[in-house]
Amino acid sequence: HAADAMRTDLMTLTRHVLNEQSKYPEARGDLTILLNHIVLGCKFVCSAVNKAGLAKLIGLAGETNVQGEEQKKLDVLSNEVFVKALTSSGRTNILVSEEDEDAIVVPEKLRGRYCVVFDPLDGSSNIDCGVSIGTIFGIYMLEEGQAGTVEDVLKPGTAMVAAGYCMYGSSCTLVLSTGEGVNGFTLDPSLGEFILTHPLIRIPKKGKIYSVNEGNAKNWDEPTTKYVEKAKFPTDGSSPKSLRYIGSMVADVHRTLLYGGIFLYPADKKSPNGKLRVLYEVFPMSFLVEQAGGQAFTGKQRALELVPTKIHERSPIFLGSYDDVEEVKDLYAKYS
Ligand code: AHM
Ligand code: MG
Repeated sequence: HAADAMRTDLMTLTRHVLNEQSKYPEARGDLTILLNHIVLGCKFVCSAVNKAGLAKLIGLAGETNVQGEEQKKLDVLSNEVFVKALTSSGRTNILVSEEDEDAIVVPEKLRGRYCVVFDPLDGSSNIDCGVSIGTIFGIYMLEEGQAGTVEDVLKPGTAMVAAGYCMYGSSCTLVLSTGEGVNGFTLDPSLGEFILTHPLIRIPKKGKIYSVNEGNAKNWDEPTTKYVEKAKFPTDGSSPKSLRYIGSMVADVHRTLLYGGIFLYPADKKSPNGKLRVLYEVFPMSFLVEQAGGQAFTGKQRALELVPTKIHERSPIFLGSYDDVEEVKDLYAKYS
């Protein structure tokens, strides 16, 4: 029975990645080890996020701990956990975190072949009201003999070998692609393991949802304005789209992957490059959306083909169902 097999033959994330890697005779297991360290970071942050509300209630926040330091903010704590987990994996070289202004160069004795770009706790303005937040990451691999400098992460998103996110929501869900489709894993808290629950996620070809901060509409450019107008007042006889906007990229993209539709953080007159960061927000999410059969567009080009010049660079982004993003591309071709 297939359903019984599902319940007793548990496909953990580690087992899944080992299976995928076994197709490559040259694979040395380094990516599996690196991902295991990322998973550890996700489990830690998940547990910290779950306790955050309680810690407040019983008066831990703002109190000083044994070392006499103030209770760390969740985003700072998450960053420390990921930097340490990645460094100690012995498989990384250069790390770029949203929380650190400069790239982190891993100490020589711990260096490996991977560069990791990440946002340890995205959507942190949502923490205090218990709305879903997440960790986003992208992984580059150095060529044999390459030293490892900041230049090695200033590469287009097409050069990423893997990307994913972990959403700390009603359950803890890790969505990952190593370039062979997208798979979703849910943390079983009783086992402490991520179990494959969403094999080979395919984003619907067309969706019924659009997701954007409409409060910025006053400053949008013409193609974005036209697109959202069309979503609300379609002229081709189709039904208007529904609006869903959580304001947490991980949650908004997760819903877009599963239900279809489009997520946009466009440019506006005040922020000509939009808000979201190329390396650890736009690229990993675009990688996943393309791997699931959707598209990601910046308003000018395929998002993954962008070549960043600074590690914290921003870009406008339109991503989601193939047909919905195609409409945005048509409008940009017509009106700009
Ligand atoms: P953050 O890195 O400061 O948390 O900002 C990123 C978040 C994304 O998760 C989300 O998509 C976006 O900001 C929402 O921005 P806005 O509040 O402008 O709609
Ligand atoms: Mg962020």
